[in-house]
Amino acid sequence: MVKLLLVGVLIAGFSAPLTAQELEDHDAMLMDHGDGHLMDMGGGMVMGQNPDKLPGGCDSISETKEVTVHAGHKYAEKFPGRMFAFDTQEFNFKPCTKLTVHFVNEDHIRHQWMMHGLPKYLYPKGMFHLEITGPAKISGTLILPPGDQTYLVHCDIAQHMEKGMKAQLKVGKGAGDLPSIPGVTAYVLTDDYKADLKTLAAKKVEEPLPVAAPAPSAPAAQPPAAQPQAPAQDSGISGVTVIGLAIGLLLTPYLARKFKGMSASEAVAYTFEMLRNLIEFAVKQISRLFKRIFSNKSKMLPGS
Ligand SMILES: [Cu+2]
Repeated sequence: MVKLLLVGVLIAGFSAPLTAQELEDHDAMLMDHGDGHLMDMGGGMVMGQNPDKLPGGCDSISETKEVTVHAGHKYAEKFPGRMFAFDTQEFNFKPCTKLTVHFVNEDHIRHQWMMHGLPKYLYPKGMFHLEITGPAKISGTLILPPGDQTYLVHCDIAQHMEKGMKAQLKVGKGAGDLPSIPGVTAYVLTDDYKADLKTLAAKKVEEPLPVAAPAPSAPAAQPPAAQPQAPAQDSGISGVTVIGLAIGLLLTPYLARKFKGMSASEAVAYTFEMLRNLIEFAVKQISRLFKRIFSNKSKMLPGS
């Protein structure tokens, strides 16, 4: 009977929510390192703390607010496919609010409450940032800028944001919604389950062709050869143009095959390389012809 009671007490102890004693409170242990940067020996960190400097455009502090944000794996359970989350995904405050954030990390790993896009003259790197290895609590204060704006709040530990620890803080009316906020906006990193390897390969081939196909036929490939002649000709279609067009038409199927699987830039680079080789070849042939003519002349001269 005593044993059973003991087991009962133990089970109750494990399943009970975190008590104040278990939750390490770092607020009293923090050492001020200046410039709003506070740290303690337990790995707690506050960056960009600003309890008193007004951002430009704020005549005074409009409101003083406090918010408690919980972070942990269990808050992601209601979001399919996510691993970590805050308990709140959207915050809204008046411009020029003095805001204190109490960040409660309930996981036995490190989490952050990191806000981005703040004015850099007040907040180093434009960030306000609370960080702690849990289960623990840490608090920090900042003054929100004026104007309607949406700020990104996330945990910057590798993959924590991608796994769901992302929120948005709107000042005033905000400026739209950020993507991939769990339960608020659509996840942008969706995979395409329809695409098998065959259709993926087909896509790759289709891509460069719209750009590459017109190049060998008429416009892009011909001008370098035809244009120098054009001003001297009075008729619309010169012989060179006709020859160029014919070459272009003959080359099209060959080029289309060559361009298969190439990206647009690769195809353009390839076309230019080929043109260069063609011109080089032509110049060589012409210079050889000239050489032969002149050497024949010089041979003929002494004999006559
Ligand atoms: Cu995290």
